[in-house]
Amino acid sequence: MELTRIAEALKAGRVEDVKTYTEMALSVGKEPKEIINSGLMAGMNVVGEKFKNGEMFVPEVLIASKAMNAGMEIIKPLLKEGDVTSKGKAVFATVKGDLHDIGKKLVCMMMESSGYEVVDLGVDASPEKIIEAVKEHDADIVGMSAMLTTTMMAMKNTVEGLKENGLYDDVKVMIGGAPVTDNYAEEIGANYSSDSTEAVELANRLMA
Ligand code: B12
Repeated sequence: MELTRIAEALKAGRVEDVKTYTEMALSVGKEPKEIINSGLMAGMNVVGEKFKNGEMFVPEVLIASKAMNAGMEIIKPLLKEGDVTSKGKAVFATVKGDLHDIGKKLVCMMMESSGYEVVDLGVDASPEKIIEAVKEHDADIVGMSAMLTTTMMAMKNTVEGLKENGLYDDVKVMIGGAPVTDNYAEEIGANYSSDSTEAVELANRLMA
């Protein structure tokens, strides 16, 4: 079972095929993380390139995203490590004005599978909503995702809000997403990671 079949089906937006091939890959013993990286992510990366070059358009990208989510839903339960004690509580959100959630969901999945309790606030989350959730859940980590240069500012506003509410010193701020950089993170007082595996390593380092 070649994982490229998953990538091909995802690019073509064949949701049912993505599900079938993901199940097939698992049944022949492929590792969940390998399926994510060499199947689902590999396909989504090509979609990203084609979207950028004007070879794919929003409706097609949406269907590909649905296919990605469908594959991830199958893999999600397998990433959980059973009864591990919680490494900490993390609140995650895609920031205000931004509806991209595939990458953030992937980071949430990896965090959960490595033992963190994750509260996912979804997309388009205002600084107020994020700050409220940090308070309510007494979070150790807050993770923000932004995929648009225009929505990145919301990360800075949220960090400032955390400071104003006296929460900043008790919570580790992690940020990520395509336009986000290490420099930007440093500038606003957050920590950056470029992918979901690294995100877990970063969280572990911050919590150590
Ligand atoms: C899929 C997609 C969409 C889908 C989103 C579906 C969904 N449910 O998410 C749809 C079609 C809805 C969409 C809409 C739009 N999109 Co769009 N989209 C993409 C695309 C092709 C892929 C994003 C993706 O899912 N990648 C796969 C995931 C796995 O990767 P990832 O998101 O980067 O996440 C990884 C890391 O960044 C990191 N990470 C992510 N979040 C976090 C958080 C933390 C805390 C950490 C530590 C790490 C981390 O870990 C993840 C896993 O490894 C990108 C292209 C690209 N190159 O990114 C454009 C892209 C982001 N979109 C873009 C644009 C312009 C738009 C629209 C404005 C288009 C339009 N004209 O309507 C709208 C905006 C809608 C809105 N208000 O948000 C631009 C943004 C340009 C910019 N610099 O601002 C991009 C870059 C495409 C481009 N090159 O032009 N889009």
